[in-house]
Formats: sequence, C-alpha cells, structure tokens
Amino acid sequence: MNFLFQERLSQLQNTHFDLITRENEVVALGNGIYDRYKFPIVTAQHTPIFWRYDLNPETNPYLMERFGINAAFNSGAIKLNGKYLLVVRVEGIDRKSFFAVAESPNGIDNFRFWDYPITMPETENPDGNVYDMRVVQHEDGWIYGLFCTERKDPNAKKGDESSAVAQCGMARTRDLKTWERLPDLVTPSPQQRNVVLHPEFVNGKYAFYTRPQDGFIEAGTGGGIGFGYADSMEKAVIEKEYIVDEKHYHTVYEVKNGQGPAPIKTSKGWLHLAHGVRNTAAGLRYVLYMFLTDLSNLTQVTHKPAGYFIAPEGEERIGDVSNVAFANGWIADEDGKVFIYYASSDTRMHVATSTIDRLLDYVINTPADGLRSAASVATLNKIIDTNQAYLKNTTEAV
Ligand code: M1P
Repeated sequence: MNFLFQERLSQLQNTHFDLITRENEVVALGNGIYDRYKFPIVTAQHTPIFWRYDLNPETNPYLMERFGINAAFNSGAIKLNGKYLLVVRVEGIDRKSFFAVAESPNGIDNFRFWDYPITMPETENPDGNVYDMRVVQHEDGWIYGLFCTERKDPNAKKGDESSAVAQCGMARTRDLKTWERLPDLVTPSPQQRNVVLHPEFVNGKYAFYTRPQDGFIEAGTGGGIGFGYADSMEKAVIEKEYIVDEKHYHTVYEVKNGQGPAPIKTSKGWLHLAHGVRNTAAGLRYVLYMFLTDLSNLTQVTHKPAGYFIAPEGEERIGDVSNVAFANGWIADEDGKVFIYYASSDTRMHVATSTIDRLLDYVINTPADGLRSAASVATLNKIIDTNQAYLKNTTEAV
C-alpha cells in the first residue's frame, strides 16, 4: 500500500472518529422554552468513510471520493429499543436524496449511520427524488414512513427540466431496515408535500395532516395544514381535506406552512410542531412554530403562540438553501423530555431539548398573534403593566 494513501486514510478515519464521538454541549441561558446545543448532530461528514471512498489502493490510488455527500438534513425520528434513531435525508452531490438511519445512545450526540442506507422500493411510476420522511409508530402496530416523492411533470413544456409533481409516498416497516412500499396517497389536491400520519385511529380511520398545494413550490389557492381521513393504508384515498391551520397575511406563515412531525399527545391536547414560510427581499425564510389542538376534535386549534418557536441562528442561517429551519422529527421520552430535531438551511441536523410541561406552558401561556402592530403593542403594554405591579408589590413587601 502506498504511503500517501495510508497517511490520508488514517487522517480521514481519525477526523471522522473525532466528529462522530464528539460530546455535545448545551448553549447556556437560552430562552427558557428549550435548550439549543453547540454542535450540529448529523452532517454530510458524519456519513461513513466507506460510503464515500473506494478503500482499495489498487483501484483508488489517490484515495479520492467516489460518492460525494452534499448534505444530511430534514430527518424523521423515532425511539426504538432504547436508541434514538433519525431517518435522515441524505443528499448526494448528484442532488438525489435518499434515506439513511443514524443512531445515538442519548439523542444529542454520538450519532452513527447504519452501514447501509434504506433501500426504498419504488412504485410502478418510479420516484425521481424522495425526501423528508415523517416516521410514525401507529397504533395498528406498523411503523409508517410518509415522505415526499417527486417526479418530473409529465405536462412540462419541451425544454422545461425543472417542473415537477410532488406527492406523498408511503412505506411501512417493523425495524427501519426492511420496507414495504405502499401506493402513493391520493388526495383532492394537484400536489402534496409535508403529509404526516396521525398516530391513532380516528373513528376507525387513518388520519393524515396534509399540505394541499397548486404547484410544486407555490401553495397558491391551496396551502395551510390540512386534515383528512382514509379507510386503509394499502389504498389510501382522502376524499376531503379540512384546513386546520391556515396561512395568514403578515405572519411567519404567510406564504405557506406545513406540519412537522406527528403531533405528541398530552393531557391538554395534541402538541404540534410546524414550519412557516414568509417572503423577504432575500428570498423565502423558513421558521418553526407550535400550536395545540383539541384532544378529541383534531381540527380545532386551541392555542397558538405568536411568531416563531425556532428560527435559524448564527451559522444555521447559511447553507444550500439559506435562512431555513425545518423539522420533521421529534422524540418524547417517557419522563417527559422532548428531543426536537431540526435542520438548518437544507444542510445539517441539530437538536434542541425541552419537556412536555415546558412546551405546554409555552403554547398555552404565550400571547397569540394579534395580526396588527397595535395589537402587539397592546400585548406588550399588558406584560409591562403586570410586571410593574408585581415588582412594586414585591419591593413594598420588602
Ligand atoms: O428548502 C426549504 C424546504 O422547502 C420545501 O418545504 P415546503 O414544501 O414547505 O416549501 C421542502 O423541499 C423541504 O425539504 C425544504 O427543506
């Protein structure tokens, strides 16, 4: 074996080992709602060296990359057998995304990819690209993965190599290793992205959060987080979509929004994490927001704090598609701790931690959006008045 090859391989292996075994650290102080962490938890560099390089010096004497990975982001999440598992959207330098599982013992660091990516069976109409899987342990016993399947628009004009059709692809598994592909979800909308399966039956039916959209990018007259029912998963058809959470003028979700992971059931309602998109002179800005729906009436939003819950910060603001925070996975532990897995700028994965109690306090007690500047000032004045009165009373008591 040539010396340079060996030297380079050792450096690659050491750097990779240091990265995947690095301990994460909570960023001090925070906002009281959740804790952020210093380091991204999964990046393109976390993928195994034996994915990216041909390790035989005879066939790869320069030890060059043969399969470049561009990004690792937008991960579904599930806890199985005590391990925190992310179903990561891995994107090659050829722009194709695929799914691969990264496993951690504690949910905040030491994420390692399983040896092989997921081999997702195709439908008769093959997927051009697949991404953003929501993983749900359904009460029927299966683990379902719902994801976006994108195919070239058959009606695209000659020379148009960009137009695509997005639909909801579906598959199920018991172990995240072997997957049974199901037919794509059928809905009344021309296109779909960000479709999520509700974890429980509702009146004996499967229930879905949808995101109706007119075009591939534009939600258009569609949009909002929708909700619908299907009788089966083997041939899932939603006849009617009900809008649960609309897009709204001059909010952080004025252009479009979408359900994040499946909601978490709590004593006070279903906790939802979603993304909202607004327009700016610098392009679209994606942030995360939260809301609570009624335990039995799933289309009724009972609480919704104003504005964003997580927005990209610092280095998170920069990446392949800058100014994006996106989440399609979270894990609630039995002790109430919640691991919120979010991606920044379509490039890398991060974690934030909180608890069910803190998140409920946040959604229930944070003021709602008054939808006008004057309403925001009125909300702020009320907080100041209450604090002034409280501080005066406590000072007088001393
Ligand atoms: O580039 C930002 C996000 O854009 C899409 O989300 P949405 O359908 O809400 O516009 C998705 O392609 C998502 O993967 C991506 O992170």
